[in-house]
Amino acid sequence: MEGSRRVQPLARDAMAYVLAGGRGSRLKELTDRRAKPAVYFGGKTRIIDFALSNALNSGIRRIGVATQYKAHSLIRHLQRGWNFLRPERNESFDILPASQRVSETQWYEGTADAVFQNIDIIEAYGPEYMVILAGDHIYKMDYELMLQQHVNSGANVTVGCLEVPRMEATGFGVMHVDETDRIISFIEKPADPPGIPGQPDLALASMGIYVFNTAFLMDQLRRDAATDGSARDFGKDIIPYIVEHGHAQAHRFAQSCVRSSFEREAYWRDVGTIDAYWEANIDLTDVTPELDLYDREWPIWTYAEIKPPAKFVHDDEGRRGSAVSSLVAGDCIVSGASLRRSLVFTGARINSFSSLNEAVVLPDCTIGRGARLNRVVIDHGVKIPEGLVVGEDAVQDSERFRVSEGGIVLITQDMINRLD
Ligand code: ADQ
Ligand code: ADP
Repeated sequence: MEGSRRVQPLARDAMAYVLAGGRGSRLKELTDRRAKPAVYFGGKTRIIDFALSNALNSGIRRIGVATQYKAHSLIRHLQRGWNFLRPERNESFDILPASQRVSETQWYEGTADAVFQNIDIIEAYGPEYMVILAGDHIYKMDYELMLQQHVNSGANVTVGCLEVPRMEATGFGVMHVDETDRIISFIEKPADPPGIPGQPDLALASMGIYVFNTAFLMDQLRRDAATDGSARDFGKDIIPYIVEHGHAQAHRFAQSCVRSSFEREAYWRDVGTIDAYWEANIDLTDVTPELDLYDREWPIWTYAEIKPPAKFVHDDEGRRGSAVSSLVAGDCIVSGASLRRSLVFTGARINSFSSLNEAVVLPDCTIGRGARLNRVVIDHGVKIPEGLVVGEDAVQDSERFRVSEGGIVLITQDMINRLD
């Protein structure tokens, strides 16, 4: 008689492999010194914490993170916050910088190469499935459901996808599917994206996340590595090849998106531009934001030092020293200042008679007395001088700081140093 076997989630046989090497150049000076996945988001976390928390909450216990561009800040964060997975429980957490392991002249060429160069490490762990993720998106998703669809459909690869306005799809891989959601065509970043049949204003876009059976993926990576002219990229090479020669299946994000009871829509954001980044952060100050960071069913884990609570102190007349519709992290002192619709990360000192309106303030900033800041993003550790006014004179702002298309002002310490 066959022995009985406990049915365990597919996630326990999977390894999540997070691609975190890209720069994210549209975030301008925010990614001058750190990779996009290391950029702060939401008051306590960094962008990569979303993909990693999704993996953990889905039940995945093997994680690898491929890093390349300006990786120091990212690696430091991962080492401090994500090193709790234990080998003795069949768990693993590997940081995999491009380290010229395959050839002494080769960094990671494309996203597929960032997996190919670590085939030996992956095969030594022997996961049945690979969940390839991008480290630079904000969303909550249960990858177990995507794994189940992958196994049930028998596909060679399953590609996470969502519907986006057709004209915004030029930065995505865009696909057509048949009535069973099998992918019948896939074009990487088309100049004129094809719409969805019957819904011409929308396009079906790849989220850049993929599920493979490990053995199949390894065969594909080896085949691609031996192919002249390949960019060694999932979106440009691997996925189009499988669509043509094998079975690629689409998995719709709405099916495995995780929502709390008050979230209205399936939430996924690229936050790839200053405007999108500012807006997604400021949206969190809404009474019921589209993204719920307080959802105890799907916590977003991060590294954060243990710090004293945020403190609010009023001015001599007792009128200031308050925050409304704002998120203020620990170790902040708001003394005699007013905050409205703002998001302040750990360790800020916000001094008397200053006011912040729709401001995103990254950790450890000081706001000098009497400063007035509107619609800004302030980089880590910036010291705003006394009396600085931003967001009231567009010409002056653009001479001093980085102003986005949408009129958001990004301020770094280098820009402040150049002021006098
Ligand atoms: P892109 O958005 O252009 O397209 P890409 O630059 O390939 O994404 O980066 C994908 C992920 O890999 C990012 O998380 C990035 O940080 C990381 N990455 C990039 N180069 C890397 C390298 N050399 N080493 C390690 N990591 C690296 C992809 C797909 C599209 C899809 C979009 C969705 O190709 O089909 O629509 O993602 O955003
Ligand atoms: P984080 O992303 O953790 O906030 P910082 O903003 O302190 O990190 O710095 C981002 C990256 O830039 C880190 O890798 C840091 O070592 C590096 N860095 C910080 N200050 C300088 C500097 N003056 N010159 C060059 N690199 C710097």
